[in-house]
Amino acid sequence: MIAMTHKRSVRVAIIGAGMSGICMAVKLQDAGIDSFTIFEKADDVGGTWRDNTYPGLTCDIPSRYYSYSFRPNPNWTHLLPPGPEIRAYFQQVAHERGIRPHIRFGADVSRAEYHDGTWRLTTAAGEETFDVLITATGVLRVPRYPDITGRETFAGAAFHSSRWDHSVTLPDKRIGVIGSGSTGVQIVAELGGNVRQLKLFQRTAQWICPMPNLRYSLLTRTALRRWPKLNGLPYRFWGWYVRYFFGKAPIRPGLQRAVVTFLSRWNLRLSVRDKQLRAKLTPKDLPMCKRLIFAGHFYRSVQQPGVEVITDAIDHIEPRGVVTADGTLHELDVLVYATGFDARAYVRPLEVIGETGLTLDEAWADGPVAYRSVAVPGFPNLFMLMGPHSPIGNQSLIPVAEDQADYATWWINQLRDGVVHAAAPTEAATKEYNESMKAAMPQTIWVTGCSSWYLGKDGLPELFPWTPETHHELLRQPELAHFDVRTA
Ligand code: N01
Repeated sequence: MIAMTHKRSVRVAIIGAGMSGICMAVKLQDAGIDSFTIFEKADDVGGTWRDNTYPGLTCDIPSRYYSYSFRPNPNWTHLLPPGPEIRAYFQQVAHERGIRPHIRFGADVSRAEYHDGTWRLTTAAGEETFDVLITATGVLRVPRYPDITGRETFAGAAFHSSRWDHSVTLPDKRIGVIGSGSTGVQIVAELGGNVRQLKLFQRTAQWICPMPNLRYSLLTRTALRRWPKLNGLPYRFWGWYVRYFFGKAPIRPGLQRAVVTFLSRWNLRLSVRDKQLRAKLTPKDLPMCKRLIFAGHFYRSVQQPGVEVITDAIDHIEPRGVVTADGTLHELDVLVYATGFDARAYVRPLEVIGETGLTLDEAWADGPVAYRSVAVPGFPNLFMLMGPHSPIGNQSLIPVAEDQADYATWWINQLRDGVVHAAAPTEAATKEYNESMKAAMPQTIWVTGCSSWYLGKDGLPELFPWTPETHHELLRQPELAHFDVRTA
């Protein structure tokens, strides 16, 4: 398209000040666009890293690659970054880049409607219009509580893992953790042996890949601070490692899948000698069918005195604790629901209304679909970060957000140059894209018979069935023929 010399001011609304929202803001700034507002319902930046504060919280992606490409962090203390450091990192980037003045904290957007060529947003403070709407609301944001009879009757402290109650002291307590996904495993790994009693209620055993969390020496950190250019090397190395193994292993059979399978199986065999306990911890499905867990000392923790893995089904909860199907009452003081999130919420409960009056809820009645994860037909000038089918398995989501933010920025630049007034993907291109994804799913490990939050209503994974490099390639340059583009 031919750029015109007069640039118009494009008002951009970004919903969410987590990892992707901050990324979007930086990309806009780098493109010389300052006319953006970030709506954040909480009182600080950080998204999932603000909400999750449970003991043992660690990102299982190497820290050097769990960083923005434009802002390496020489100060990471560990190979796998602890949650509080990640939160501090996002706070620091927001501060350094002068993004905070653009953020409206405590501003919960309840409705966004495309009307007369603009997006009208509703918050408790009133209505406001924008030219472009960016949703950066994260993926695993809405806590899922288990539907267990008597849950409300428990007399002790009970909370979801992402709503940790830090007023509760732990060492003297009998603690129950329901759920053995990445979160439950990290909590148990941290608390095992450090509290009076710990019971893990495990419905399904999960594979755990060994990953010792090495500490970076002061010398390394000093050198990376002193010579910032050196930071590029570990970013590229860990990026290659994550993409090479965990970008490829789940999507097709081959060396990477064999290595991950071997490591997970031998990790269990070598770490747990007690055959009965090992049998309890042995998953029935294949490694990576559910999201693979990385944990250095979970198996050691569950073998500590006072720690027990309960595999009998939970029958009900009563004031004193959890009663399993065999009639045993497990008396507890604290009950933690590490039971995951509603992964299909995306931007919802925010009501998004497109140009024909159709809501996103209606458009997604059969499950969330998007064009290349970023845009939806009938919703012009709406771009989503971490939208449906983003590559969100065992990957760093930061490069994914960067690709998506670059893509949105390209379109915003077209609006700014005055060559485009509105753009939305066509139905045909969106359908074709989603059909090609569906056709690729049978190759993936995610369809090999486990149940997980990866799967949509139709039983198919809501993940990206190709490599992260393909995702990057698909978003490198918009294909204009796939868009319904309106000029002013
Ligand atoms: O949630 P999950 P999570 N009765 O949905 C069990 C990311 N993450 O919070 O497997 C009994 O994985 C459920 O059992 P089952 C990461 O993407 C990243 O742990 O359904 N149990 C399962 O064991 C991860 O995948 C990091 O049979 C019940 C557990 O609860 C995602 O967050 C760290 C139950 C839920 O597991 C979600 O992980 C932590 C019931 N009624 C998390 N209902 C990083 O390090 C559910 N369960 C980047």
